[in-house]
Amino acid sequence: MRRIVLGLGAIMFMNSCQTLKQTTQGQVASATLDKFYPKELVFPANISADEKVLLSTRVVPTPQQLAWQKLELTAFIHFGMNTFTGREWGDGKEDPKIFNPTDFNAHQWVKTLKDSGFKLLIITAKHHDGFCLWPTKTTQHSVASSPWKNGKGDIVKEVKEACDKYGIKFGVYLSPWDRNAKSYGDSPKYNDMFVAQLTELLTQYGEIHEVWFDGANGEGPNGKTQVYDWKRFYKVIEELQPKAVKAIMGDDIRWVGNERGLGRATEWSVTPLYPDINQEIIQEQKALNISATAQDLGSEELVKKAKSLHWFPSEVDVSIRPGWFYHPEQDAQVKSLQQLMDIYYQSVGMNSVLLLNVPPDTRGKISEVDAARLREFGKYIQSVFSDNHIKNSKIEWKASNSSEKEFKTAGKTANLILLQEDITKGQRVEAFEVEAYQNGKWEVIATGTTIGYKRILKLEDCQPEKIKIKILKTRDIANISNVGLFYAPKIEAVEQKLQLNDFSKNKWKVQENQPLVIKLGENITAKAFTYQPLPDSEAAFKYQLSASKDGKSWGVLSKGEFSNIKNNPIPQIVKLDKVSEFSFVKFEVLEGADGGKPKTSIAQIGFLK
Ligand code: FUL
Repeated sequence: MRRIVLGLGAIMFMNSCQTLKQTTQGQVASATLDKFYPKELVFPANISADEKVLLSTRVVPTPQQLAWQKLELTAFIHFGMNTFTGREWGDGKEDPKIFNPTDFNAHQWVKTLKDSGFKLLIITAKHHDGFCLWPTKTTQHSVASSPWKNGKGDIVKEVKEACDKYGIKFGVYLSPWDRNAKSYGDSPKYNDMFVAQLTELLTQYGEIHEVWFDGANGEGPNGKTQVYDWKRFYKVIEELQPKAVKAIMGDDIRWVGNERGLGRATEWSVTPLYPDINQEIIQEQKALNISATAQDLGSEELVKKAKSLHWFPSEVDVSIRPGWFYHPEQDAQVKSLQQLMDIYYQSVGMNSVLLLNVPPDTRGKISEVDAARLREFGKYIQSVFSDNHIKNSKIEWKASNSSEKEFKTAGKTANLILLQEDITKGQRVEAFEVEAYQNGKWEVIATGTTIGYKRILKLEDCQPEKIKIKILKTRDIANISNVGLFYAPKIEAVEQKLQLNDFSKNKWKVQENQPLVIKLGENITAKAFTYQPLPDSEAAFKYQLSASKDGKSWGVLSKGEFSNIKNNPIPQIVKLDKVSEFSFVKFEVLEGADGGKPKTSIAQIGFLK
């Protein structure tokens, strides 16, 4: 990646904004800000802390990052071997013969997404199990070895063609972690294979706009941890698909830090954060105490301590269902319109892009419930945001600290306020306030911190004649480009209940705590067990569940991993290999999600008939 180093001599500051304060060194005293720094700015050594904050406003998106940000709604498609095995992470030992969608229809996916307002689709070309959805030359573990279309099919090709037909952009998820590749862990060899896979994807299917590298990593069959050559991967993308943004372990787009659809109310796109691609960077992030999951990624305090800044905006990835892959038992848990709208306000409305996952089923189609919900979601957004109560909302307002501006409204009931900064001139606003003029007086109806590309705040229903936006604090002249006032009609709440236990726990007694041994007080017959992670405590990752009829002789009922539980701590439902009868159970945590040995309580375990 190109690093732009800012030499002191090169700083030519103009009077378009505050003049930089005298520094102790006095070297940049007469300088003014006249330059923008796409994607990255490395601070000169002797710059003052305040100057760093001012210069942070000159870090801007690249054209690719800007185009991506404007998409707002993007979709993930998790489809692959796990769709057929019912797992979230395959172990790479799956037989390609299992992959056989009965009615694969990429057009149905893309048309549904297009009709719902989505602008880009990212397909899991290869997930952690290593199974490739295109006929790659790099491994046998692909669609070419599957019965689907007699091994002549190519999912990536069909999806890309459908995207072209309906006019939406296309991206690929290529998991660096590969649990099937024999070379995984033999770093140079696997990196060559990975580059070959990347090259196939980036040369055979036309234009690609996003490449998504997951951060999950593991050991190879040789027991060694794979060391990825990230810089080489970046270079391949930059050369072969210059319009593509590189996400997550890529350096253009940042993971928001959770898989729940939750953005930050204070979300800076300018941040010292950078993907952990080498030791120097890892040490630097440690020193600043930041990671993708940190709350503060851009405050003044942080910027003042940083050595460099990046335009590294947030992407909120979340699934429309509890899991990333389709599981029929989650059919009743498709997120409601209300849940999706909350996610929208917390992503697009919090200076992020939404990447909503919609996993097709074993037919190879988006299920009817999900498709209908998507359409409902798209229609709702369209109807709410097509009626701006403020005329002439597109503005070029240059606001300094304490500037305010009034807007006439249509006088109708409203409950959402929307603000945008022109991010081609950087992100600047630190605090703002919204006042409404109603019943003959002004009153504050909302306060917020950052704006960035887009900020939406929910309001109590109100009917102002006018509203007033006050920029309370900005790092430099703020460039406000859009103001909106809207009404979002109430959505009826739908209750979703997830059954995690079919038996009475009244008779259950803990016999041992670690591992957890429960005397059930009756003989039960179960076909599945459930495990519920607790908020704010380490979850079990690898486990073993044993059962007994007499509390003396035990047999293993289930042994495995709760894949992805660290990032997505949802209740786990595990089918037992065979329906079993027992009256004692033992739940052993073999490894915790953070590498510890967390305890389990009765409340976390359940059985299903
Ligand atoms: C995670 C993966 O481990 C999940 O399986 C999923 O692909 C999600 C989007 O990223 O880290």
